[in-house]
Amino acid sequence: PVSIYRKDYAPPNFWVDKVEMGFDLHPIRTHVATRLFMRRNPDRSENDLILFGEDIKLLQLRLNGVDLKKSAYRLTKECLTIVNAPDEVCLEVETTIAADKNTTMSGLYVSNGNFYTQCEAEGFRKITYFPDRPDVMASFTVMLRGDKDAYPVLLSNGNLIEQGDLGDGRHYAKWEDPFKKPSYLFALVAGKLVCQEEKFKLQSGRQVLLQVWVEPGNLDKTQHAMDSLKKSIRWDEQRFGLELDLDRFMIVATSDFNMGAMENKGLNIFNTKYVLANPRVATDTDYAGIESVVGHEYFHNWTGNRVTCRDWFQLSLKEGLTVFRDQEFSGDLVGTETGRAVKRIEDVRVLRQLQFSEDAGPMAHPVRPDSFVEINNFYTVTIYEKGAEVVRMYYTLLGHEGFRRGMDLYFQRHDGQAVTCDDFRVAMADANGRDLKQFERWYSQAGTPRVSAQGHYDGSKKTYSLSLTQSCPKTAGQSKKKPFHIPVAFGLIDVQGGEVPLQLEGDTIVARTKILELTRESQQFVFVNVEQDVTPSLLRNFSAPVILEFEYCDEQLAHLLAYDSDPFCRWEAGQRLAMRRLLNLVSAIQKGVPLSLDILFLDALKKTLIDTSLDPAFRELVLTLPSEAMIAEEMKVADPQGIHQARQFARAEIAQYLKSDLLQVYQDNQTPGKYSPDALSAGKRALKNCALAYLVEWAEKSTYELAYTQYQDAENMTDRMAALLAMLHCSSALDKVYRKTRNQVLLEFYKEFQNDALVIDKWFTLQATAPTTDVTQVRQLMQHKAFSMGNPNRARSLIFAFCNANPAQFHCADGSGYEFWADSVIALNKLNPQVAARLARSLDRWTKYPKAQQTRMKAALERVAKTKSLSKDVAEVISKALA
Ligand code: B3K
Ligand code: ZN
Repeated sequence: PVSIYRKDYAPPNFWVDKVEMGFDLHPIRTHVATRLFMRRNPDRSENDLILFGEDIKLLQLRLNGVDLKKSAYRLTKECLTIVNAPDEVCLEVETTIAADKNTTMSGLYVSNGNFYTQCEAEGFRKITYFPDRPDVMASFTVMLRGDKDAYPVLLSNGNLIEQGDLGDGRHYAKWEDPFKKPSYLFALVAGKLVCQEEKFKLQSGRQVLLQVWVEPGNLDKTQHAMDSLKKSIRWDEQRFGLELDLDRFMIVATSDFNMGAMENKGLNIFNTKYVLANPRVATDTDYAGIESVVGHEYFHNWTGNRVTCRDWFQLSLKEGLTVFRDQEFSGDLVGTETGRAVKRIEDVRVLRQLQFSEDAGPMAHPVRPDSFVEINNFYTVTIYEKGAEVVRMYYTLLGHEGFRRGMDLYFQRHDGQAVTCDDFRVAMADANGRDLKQFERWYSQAGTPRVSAQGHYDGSKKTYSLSLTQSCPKTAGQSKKKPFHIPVAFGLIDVQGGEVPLQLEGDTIVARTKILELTRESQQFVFVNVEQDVTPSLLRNFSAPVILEFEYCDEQLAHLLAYDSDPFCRWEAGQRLAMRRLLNLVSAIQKGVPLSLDILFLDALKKTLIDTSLDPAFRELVLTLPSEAMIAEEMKVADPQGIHQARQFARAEIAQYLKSDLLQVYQDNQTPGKYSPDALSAGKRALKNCALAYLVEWAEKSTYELAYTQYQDAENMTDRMAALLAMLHCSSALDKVYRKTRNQVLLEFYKEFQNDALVIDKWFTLQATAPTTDVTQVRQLMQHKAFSMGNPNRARSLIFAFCNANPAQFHCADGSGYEFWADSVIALNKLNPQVAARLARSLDRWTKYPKAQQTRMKAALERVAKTKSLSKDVAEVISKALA
């Protein structure tokens, strides 16, 4: 595969000022006539005008009114080059597209008879020949023509300026986007759609039209998306002073979509998963997901669209920043301090489970990569989630107001431009008069830094000295790392559980939390006037994306879990206690010695569980043991079956020990009455359902019936799903006795929701992730009439769910899981390379398993590598895994 390098970036030879497009929509043969008004870039000495194109048929080329002869241009599979073009060019390009044959869901494609587009990153070139790169920003006018019955709705970016009848049963709509944009933000949607719409007043008093478009029959599921959109608009006005710049903002939902959603200017296109919700079909998690994704795409309007990326290596400029913004949005909406912390913990959990593991594997790359083969493979947790952590570190270092000053300067300098991660960093530094040069390493160096801490209390001097040392493991192409600029938020807890006022030696400022700046490999910080021995509270609120090492004893951890004023560190202490025990259990299983859990740990959990002064959502987080994937990360050689067994043992022990308290919590946290997805109610449901999942581990008829009754009486999908999950995923012996009921329930559930694709996705996932489901059963489920490989959501719901979230079965000893994986990657590769490449990554960490398993995984990887016509998406992932 051919790599593209960041160091090779050069501006384009020609700029595009204006684009006029005319579409004649037809599923088999859509005709596209494009007029490009271009001018030479005076800074470039090369003469060639370069346009990209892929899988489209070129019908006509006209340059400044004259048909271009074949000798005047070069055409390859990917490129159209006009040699020696004049300084001013009006280029007319006619192409046709077979949208119905397009199963890649990139470019123009058909889903349920409707047209949709997806142009990021390089899909616009599948529509017409164009300098399809983000630094080329142009204004677009789009004319859509199509059959009135088949395509009653015709949408594109910006404002609708004209529409009318064409006779012959056809009609047209003309759209104009008043803002210059890169081609990746282009969108069109056409088909049978209906909308919920609302007029909304902006802070400035200007009135805008908001619309949520869905397929007919789904209008009962759009309210939450609409509410989320209005909240997003308000939030960006209030928090960042950023106003919606269009008169109309549209969201369209489609059930065939490669990812979550897309921020096309004024016409966001969404996966139905992140739009459709009502209490009957959507869970609390779905509601929260919709709110944050609607927010995320809306926030892109400023961070991404108004200020965009110079090249795709800068992707995190818009993605990291916009994820940070959507995280803050969700946190601010909850409002309470612990609510915010709960959101923070959830985000950290995702980062650690997915990004830390990416950073330790063959696809490790810096937040601003140096090279790629296929850019679509770089929409990663590193670019998004680690990128957001990098932005959060500015926030931590500069403070609330300082960060806002940086944002203001960034927009003041770069509105309407395509810029780099460096431009953002420099704006942050300049606005605050700070030197952030070293901070640049967060963008250029891959890998998760480790910070190891040591503390020493000197009773005679009444000082506490903390030494911090950092290091970073080598990653592909980067063997030596330089020290990072790491903000370490720090506090001290005394024996009574109180907060010790912090005063650094030679400093007069006293604070409860101090942001220590670790910039060298090793540093020491001395705190004075510390009256008694203390327990350090390190990396508060997870102030940097690092692995923090400190040799806490169990008593210290229990103390922090009980008293730390920082909810993140409090939760973290509980997780450390749990992880220690889970790792010991795994090793006991491997040695064949008896398993047990200690009272200190069980009591610590109990205290949290019954502490009604704590937020239910927070209690649920503490009661949730580290996932099997997290445990595997902590081991040198992963043992999926041992891990599963250990975690299940711990769950059963906890269930026994906390029996009556769990029942009490279950009863105390019911949420009767009308369903509301607000954080407090959702938190109560989460805690109650966490209790239920423990209760069914009792192996008693009464608890199983509790779950069954909840399933039957549930008035919302959250409780229904949770009951079903408890019944299907519990490992108690009784489980077998109830297999019949379980299968019966699954059948009933299917019948009831068979017309609701998103619920059927859940139905598949529930089975794919059940500890009792093996490879053979997954293959059987693929034969189910509701299964479809071509629909990304469905493929993810079954295949991805099994390969990524059922480790004990996926990694079964005979290697059949890997064969299944290879078969699936190969099948998906033909249909949809982007989705296939995602699945290909499930074997990223193959060198982490025992030798015998490695051999089987390697064989599967090699089989995929040898497949004919492997897409470059899959080829890149596999070749990096095998490198
Ligand atoms: N920007 C899009 C992602 C595009 C992915 C292209 N393979 C969605 C988002 O991050 O908001
Ligand atoms: Zn984004």
